[in-house]
Amino acid sequence: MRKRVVMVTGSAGEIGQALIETFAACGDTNLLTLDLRPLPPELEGKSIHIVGDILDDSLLGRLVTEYEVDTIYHLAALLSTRAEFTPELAHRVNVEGTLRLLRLAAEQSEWQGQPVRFIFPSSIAAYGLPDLETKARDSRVREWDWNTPTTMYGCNKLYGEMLGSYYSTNYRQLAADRPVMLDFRALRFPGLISAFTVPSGGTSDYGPEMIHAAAQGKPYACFVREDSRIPFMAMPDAVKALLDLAAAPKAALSREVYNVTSFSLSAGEIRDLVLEAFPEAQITFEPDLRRQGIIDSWPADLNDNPARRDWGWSPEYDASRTFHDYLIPNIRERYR
Ligand code: AKB
Repeated sequence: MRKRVVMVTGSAGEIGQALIETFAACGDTNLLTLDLRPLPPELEGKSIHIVGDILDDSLLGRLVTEYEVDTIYHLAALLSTRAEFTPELAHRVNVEGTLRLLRLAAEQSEWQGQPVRFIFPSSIAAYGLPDLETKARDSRVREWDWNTPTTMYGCNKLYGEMLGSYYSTNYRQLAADRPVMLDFRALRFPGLISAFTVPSGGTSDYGPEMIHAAAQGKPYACFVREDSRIPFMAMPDAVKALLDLAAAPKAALSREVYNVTSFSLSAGEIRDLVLEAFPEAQITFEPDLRRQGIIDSWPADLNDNPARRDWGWSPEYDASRTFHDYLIPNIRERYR
Protein backbone atom coordinates (compact mmCIF):
# COMPACT_ATOMS: atom_id res chain seq x y z
CA MET A 1 0.00 0.00 0.00
CA ARG A 2 1.23 3.49 -0.84
CA LYS A 3 2.19 5.68 2.07
CA ARG A 4 0.01 8.79 2.47
CA VAL A 5 2.17 11.92 2.60
CA VAL A 6 2.20 15.69 2.62
CA MET A 7 4.65 16.80 -0.05
CA VAL A 8 6.83 19.92 0.21
CA THR A 9 8.86 21.13 -2.76
CA GLY A 10 11.66 23.66 -2.29
CA SER A 11 11.97 22.19 1.17
CA ALA A 12 15.57 23.31 1.77
CA GLY A 13 14.55 26.95 1.27
CA GLU A 14 13.58 29.41 3.99
CA ILE A 15 9.86 28.64 4.19
CA GLY A 16 10.47 24.93 3.62
CA GLN A 17 12.81 24.59 6.58
CA ALA A 18 10.39 26.42 8.89
CA LEU A 19 7.49 24.29 7.65
CA ILE A 20 9.39 21.03 8.25
CA GLU A 21 10.20 22.14 11.83
CA THR A 22 6.53 22.88 12.47
CA PHE A 23 5.27 19.57 11.07
CA ALA A 24 7.99 17.68 12.95
CA ALA A 25 6.98 19.36 16.22
CA CYS A 26 3.39 18.06 15.76
CA GLY A 27 4.74 14.64 14.85
CA ASP A 28 1.65 13.19 13.16
CA THR A 29 2.35 13.88 9.47
CA ASN A 30 4.40 11.83 7.01
CA LEU A 31 6.38 14.47 5.14
CA LEU A 32 7.88 13.88 1.71
CA THR A 33 10.29 16.71 0.93
CA LEU A 34 11.96 17.49 -2.37
CA ASP A 35 14.74 19.92 -3.18
CA LEU A 36 17.84 20.21 -5.36
CA ARG A 37 19.83 20.40 -2.14
CA PRO A 38 20.02 18.11 0.89
CA LEU A 39 18.38 19.40 4.05
CA PRO A 40 20.61 20.99 6.70
CA PRO A 41 21.80 18.44 9.30
CA GLU A 42 19.38 19.68 12.00
CA LEU A 43 16.40 18.72 9.79
CA GLU A 44 17.66 15.27 8.82
CA GLY A 45 15.25 12.51 9.82
CA LYS A 46 12.29 14.89 10.07
CA SER A 47 11.02 13.95 6.59
CA ILE A 48 11.57 11.51 3.78
CA HIS A 49 13.88 13.78 1.80
CA ILE A 50 14.51 13.37 -1.90
CA VAL A 51 17.32 15.32 -3.56
CA GLY A 52 15.99 15.97 -7.05
CA ASP A 53 14.54 18.37 -9.56
CA ILE A 54 10.85 19.26 -9.86
CA LEU A 55 11.45 19.35 -13.63
CA ASP A 56 12.42 15.66 -13.64
CA ASP A 57 9.29 13.89 -14.88
CA SER A 58 10.67 10.42 -14.23
CA LEU A 59 11.40 11.33 -10.60
CA LEU A 60 7.86 12.70 -10.11
CA GLY A 61 6.47 9.57 -11.81
CA ARG A 62 8.46 7.37 -9.44
CA LEU A 63 7.27 9.29 -6.38
CA VAL A 64 3.59 8.78 -7.19
CA THR A 65 4.08 5.04 -7.57
CA GLU A 66 5.37 4.96 -3.99
CA TYR A 67 3.31 7.65 -2.25
CA GLU A 68 -0.28 8.82 -2.10
CA VAL A 69 -0.14 12.61 -1.92
CA ASP A 70 -2.64 14.30 0.38
CA THR A 71 -1.47 17.92 0.15
CA ILE A 72 1.29 19.69 -1.78
CA TYR A 73 3.08 22.79 -0.48
CA HIS A 74 4.76 23.88 -3.69
CA LEU A 75 7.45 26.23 -2.40
CA ALA A 76 10.20 25.71 -5.02
CA ALA A 77 10.93 28.97 -6.86
CA LEU A 78 13.67 31.32 -8.06
CA LEU A 79 13.12 34.67 -6.32
CA SER A 80 12.85 38.09 -7.92
CA THR A 81 16.45 39.35 -8.11
CA ARG A 82 17.86 35.98 -9.13
CA ALA A 83 15.11 35.61 -11.75
CA GLU A 84 16.09 38.90 -13.40
CA PHE A 85 19.58 37.52 -14.07
CA THR A 86 18.30 34.18 -15.44
CA PRO A 87 14.76 34.88 -16.68
CA GLU A 88 14.40 31.78 -18.85
CA LEU A 89 15.61 29.50 -16.07
CA ALA A 90 13.18 31.29 -13.72
CA HIS A 91 10.37 30.60 -16.17
CA ARG A 92 11.31 26.92 -16.31
CA VAL A 93 11.42 26.52 -12.53
CA ASN A 94 8.59 28.89 -11.57
CA VAL A 95 6.13 28.14 -14.37
CA GLU A 96 7.00 24.77 -15.90
CA GLY A 97 7.82 23.40 -12.43
CA THR A 98 4.47 24.59 -11.11
CA LEU A 99 2.69 23.11 -14.12
CA ARG A 100 4.30 19.71 -13.49
CA LEU A 101 3.27 19.74 -9.82
CA LEU A 102 -0.26 20.84 -10.75
CA ARG A 103 -0.51 17.97 -13.21
CA LEU A 104 0.74 15.56 -10.57
CA ALA A 105 -1.90 16.88 -8.15
CA ALA A 106 -4.59 16.67 -10.84
CA GLU A 107 -3.72 13.03 -11.59
CA GLN A 108 -3.60 12.16 -7.90
CA SER A 109 -6.99 13.83 -7.32
CA GLU A 110 -8.52 11.80 -10.11
CA TRP A 111 -6.90 8.56 -9.00
CA GLN A 112 -7.81 9.03 -5.31
CA GLY A 113 -11.34 10.27 -6.14
CA GLN A 114 -10.84 13.25 -3.84
CA PRO A 115 -9.20 16.65 -4.31
CA VAL A 116 -5.52 16.98 -3.44
CA ARG A 117 -4.90 20.32 -1.74
CA PHE A 118 -2.32 22.44 -3.54
CA ILE A 119 -0.91 25.29 -1.45
CA PHE A 120 0.99 27.89 -3.44
CA PRO A 121 2.96 30.80 -1.98
CA SER A 122 2.62 33.77 -4.31
CA SER A 123 4.02 37.20 -3.57
CA ILE A 124 3.69 40.98 -3.50
CA ALA A 125 5.77 40.67 -6.69
CA ALA A 126 2.48 39.87 -8.47
CA TYR A 127 1.74 43.61 -8.21
CA GLY A 128 3.32 46.32 -10.33
CA LEU A 129 2.54 49.90 -9.36
CA PRO A 130 3.42 52.38 -12.09
CA ASP A 131 5.02 55.13 -9.96
CA LEU A 132 5.64 56.36 -6.41
CA GLU A 133 2.58 58.65 -6.40
CA THR A 134 0.31 55.68 -7.11
CA LYS A 135 2.17 53.62 -4.50
CA ALA A 136 1.55 56.35 -1.90
CA ARG A 137 -2.10 56.77 -2.90
CA ASP A 138 -3.08 53.07 -3.33
CA SER A 139 -1.18 51.89 -0.32
CA ARG A 140 -3.29 48.89 0.75
CA VAL A 141 -3.77 47.04 -2.51
CA ARG A 142 -6.50 44.45 -2.94
CA GLU A 143 -5.96 41.15 -4.74
CA TRP A 144 -7.38 42.42 -8.01
CA ASP A 145 -5.53 45.78 -8.07
CA TRP A 146 -2.42 46.44 -10.17
CA ASN A 147 -1.86 42.89 -11.40
CA THR A 148 0.81 44.26 -13.74
CA PRO A 149 4.13 42.89 -12.45
CA THR A 150 7.41 44.26 -13.77
CA THR A 151 9.62 41.27 -12.92
CA MET A 152 9.92 37.78 -14.39
CA TYR A 153 9.28 36.34 -10.92
CA GLY A 154 6.14 38.48 -10.51
CA CYS A 155 4.85 37.38 -13.93
CA ASN A 156 5.63 33.76 -13.04
CA LYS A 157 3.78 33.97 -9.70
CA LEU A 158 0.73 35.66 -11.21
CA TYR A 159 0.58 33.06 -13.97
CA GLY A 160 1.14 30.27 -11.41
CA GLU A 161 -1.97 31.54 -9.60
CA MET A 162 -3.92 31.48 -12.85
CA LEU A 163 -2.74 27.98 -13.71
CA GLY A 164 -3.77 26.79 -10.25
CA SER A 165 -7.20 28.32 -10.71
CA TYR A 166 -7.52 26.67 -14.10
CA TYR A 167 -6.60 23.23 -12.76
CA SER A 168 -9.02 23.57 -9.85
CA THR A 169 -12.03 24.82 -11.80
CA ASN A 170 -11.76 24.38 -15.56
CA TYR A 171 -9.34 21.51 -16.14
CA ARG A 172 -10.65 19.28 -18.96
CA GLN A 173 -13.80 21.41 -19.13
CA LEU A 174 -14.85 19.92 -22.48
CA ALA A 175 -14.45 16.27 -21.44
CA ALA A 176 -17.66 14.26 -21.11
CA ASP A 177 -16.56 12.88 -17.75
CA ARG A 178 -15.15 15.73 -15.65
CA PRO A 179 -12.46 14.45 -13.29
CA VAL A 180 -12.28 15.18 -9.55
CA MET A 181 -10.23 18.37 -9.54
CA LEU A 182 -7.53 19.55 -7.19
CA ASP A 183 -8.15 22.13 -4.50
CA PHE A 184 -5.88 25.12 -5.22
CA ARG A 185 -5.20 27.78 -2.55
CA ALA A 186 -2.65 30.59 -2.84
CA LEU A 187 -1.25 33.26 -0.54
CA ARG A 188 0.35 36.49 -1.65
CA PHE A 189 3.13 36.92 0.90
CA PRO A 190 4.98 40.13 1.75
CA GLY A 191 8.77 40.04 2.38
CA LEU A 192 9.49 37.27 4.89
CA ILE A 193 12.00 37.54 7.73
CA SER A 194 13.42 34.53 9.53
CA ALA A 195 15.71 34.48 12.56
CA PHE A 196 17.19 31.14 11.54
CA THR A 197 17.87 31.41 7.81
CA VAL A 198 19.15 34.19 5.55
CA PRO A 199 17.32 34.58 2.25
CA SER A 200 19.06 34.63 -1.11
CA GLY A 201 17.98 35.89 -4.49
CA GLY A 202 15.08 38.06 -3.32
CA THR A 203 14.65 41.83 -3.52
CA SER A 204 12.99 42.21 -0.12
CA ASP A 205 16.17 40.64 1.32
CA TYR A 206 17.53 44.01 2.53
CA GLY A 207 15.27 43.70 5.63
CA PRO A 208 16.63 40.36 6.88
CA GLU A 209 20.17 41.09 5.60
CA MET A 210 20.34 44.30 7.67
CA ILE A 211 19.41 42.46 10.87
CA HIS A 212 21.66 39.43 10.33
CA ALA A 213 24.63 41.68 9.40
CA ALA A 214 24.17 43.83 12.54
CA ALA A 215 24.07 40.75 14.77
CA GLN A 216 27.37 39.57 13.29
CA GLY A 217 28.99 43.00 13.71
CA LYS A 218 29.29 43.38 9.92
CA PRO A 219 28.69 46.71 8.16
CA TYR A 220 25.68 46.72 5.84
CA ALA A 221 25.02 48.91 2.80
CA CYS A 222 21.28 48.79 2.13
CA PHE A 223 20.53 48.64 -1.60
CA VAL A 224 17.30 50.68 -1.42
CA ARG A 225 16.47 54.22 -0.24
CA GLU A 226 15.67 54.88 3.39
CA ASP A 227 12.05 55.80 2.55
CA SER A 228 11.36 52.52 0.65
CA ARG A 229 8.34 50.86 2.18
CA ILE A 230 6.95 47.36 1.65
CA PRO A 231 5.06 44.92 3.90
CA PHE A 232 6.87 42.22 5.88
CA MET A 233 6.03 39.15 7.95
CA ALA A 234 7.90 37.04 10.49
CA MET A 235 8.48 33.45 9.39
CA PRO A 236 6.32 31.85 12.14
CA ASP A 237 3.35 33.84 10.83
CA ALA A 238 4.12 32.76 7.25
CA VAL A 239 4.01 29.11 8.32
CA LYS A 240 0.82 29.76 10.30
CA ALA A 241 -0.78 31.37 7.22
CA LEU A 242 0.08 28.35 5.05
CA LEU A 243 -1.27 25.87 7.60
CA ASP A 244 -4.39 27.92 8.41
CA LEU A 245 -5.28 28.32 4.75
CA ALA A 246 -4.68 24.61 4.10
CA ALA A 247 -6.95 23.72 7.05
CA ALA A 248 -9.79 26.12 6.16
CA PRO A 249 -13.05 24.47 5.11
CA LYS A 250 -13.46 24.80 1.35
CA ALA A 251 -16.96 26.24 1.77
CA ALA A 252 -15.54 29.21 3.69
CA LEU A 253 -13.26 30.28 0.85
CA SER A 254 -14.59 32.94 -1.50
CA ARG A 255 -11.41 33.15 -3.59
CA GLU A 256 -8.41 31.08 -4.57
CA VAL A 257 -5.76 33.76 -3.97
CA TYR A 258 -5.48 35.71 -0.70
CA ASN A 259 -3.28 38.60 0.41
CA VAL A 260 -1.79 38.15 3.87
CA THR A 261 0.37 40.60 5.74
CA SER A 262 1.60 41.59 9.19
CA PHE A 263 3.28 45.02 9.23
CA SER A 264 4.69 47.57 6.87
CA LEU A 265 8.05 49.29 7.49
CA SER A 266 10.36 51.60 5.58
CA ALA A 267 14.02 50.61 5.26
CA GLY A 268 14.83 53.54 7.58
CA GLU A 269 12.39 52.25 10.22
CA ILE A 270 14.01 48.79 10.03
CA ARG A 271 17.42 50.46 10.51
CA ASP A 272 16.08 52.27 13.62
CA LEU A 273 14.75 49.02 15.14
CA VAL A 274 18.07 47.29 14.41
CA LEU A 275 20.02 50.16 16.01
CA GLU A 276 17.91 49.91 19.19
CA ALA A 277 19.13 46.33 19.63
CA PHE A 278 22.61 46.71 18.15
CA PRO A 279 23.67 50.34 18.77
CA GLU A 280 27.09 49.69 17.17
CA ALA A 281 25.57 48.53 13.86
CA GLN A 282 27.00 50.28 10.80
CA ILE A 283 24.13 50.69 8.34
CA THR A 284 24.36 52.92 5.29
CA PHE A 285 22.05 53.43 2.30
CA GLU A 286 23.54 52.94 -1.16
CA PRO A 287 20.56 52.44 -3.47
CA ASP A 288 20.97 50.24 -6.52
CA LEU A 289 18.66 51.93 -9.00
CA ARG A 290 17.58 48.70 -10.67
CA ARG A 291 16.65 46.83 -7.50
CA GLN A 292 15.13 50.06 -6.17
CA GLY A 293 12.84 50.09 -9.22
CA ILE A 294 11.49 46.66 -8.27
CA ILE A 295 10.81 47.72 -4.67
CA ASP A 296 9.14 50.93 -5.86
CA SER A 297 6.77 48.84 -8.00
CA TRP A 298 5.68 46.70 -5.03
CA PRO A 299 2.88 47.92 -2.77
CA ALA A 300 3.55 49.74 0.50
CA ASP A 301 0.96 47.54 2.21
CA LEU A 302 -1.60 44.84 1.47
CA ASN A 303 -5.31 44.70 2.13
CA ASP A 304 -5.83 41.25 3.64
CA ASN A 305 -9.50 41.66 4.62
CA PRO A 306 -10.72 38.64 2.58
CA ALA A 307 -8.27 36.33 4.41
CA ARG A 308 -9.32 37.76 7.78
CA ARG A 309 -12.99 37.38 6.96
CA ASP A 310 -13.00 33.97 5.21
CA TRP A 311 -10.59 31.89 7.25
CA GLY A 312 -9.78 34.00 10.28
CA TRP A 313 -6.29 35.11 9.26
CA SER A 314 -4.68 37.10 12.03
CA PRO A 315 -0.91 37.50 12.38
CA GLU A 316 0.58 36.91 15.82
CA TYR A 317 3.71 39.01 15.27
CA ASP A 318 3.43 42.77 14.78
CA ALA A 319 6.61 44.75 14.11
CA SER A 320 7.45 45.13 17.79
CA ARG A 321 6.93 41.47 18.68
CA THR A 322 8.77 40.37 15.51
CA PHE A 323 11.85 42.36 16.49
CA HIS A 324 11.83 42.15 20.27
CA ASP A 325 10.53 38.62 20.90
CA TYR A 326 11.47 36.70 17.76
CA LEU A 327 14.31 38.19 15.70
CA ILE A 328 16.62 39.86 18.17
CA PRO A 329 16.87 37.09 20.82
CA ASN A 330 17.08 34.24 18.29
CA ILE A 331 19.56 36.03 16.03
CA ARG A 332 21.74 37.01 19.01
CA GLU A 333 21.77 33.36 20.08
CA ARG A 334 22.53 32.17 16.55
CA TYR A 335 25.65 34.32 16.16
CA ARG A 336 26.82 34.19 19.77
C1 AKB B 1 11.55 38.39 -3.26
O1 AKB B 1 12.06 39.44 -2.80
O2 AKB B 1 11.69 38.00 -4.41
C2 AKB B 1 10.66 37.60 -2.33
C3 AKB B 1 9.23 38.01 -2.46
C4 AKB B 1 8.81 39.32 -1.97
O3 AKB B 1 8.45 37.25 -2.95
N1 AKB B 1 11.09 37.73 -0.99
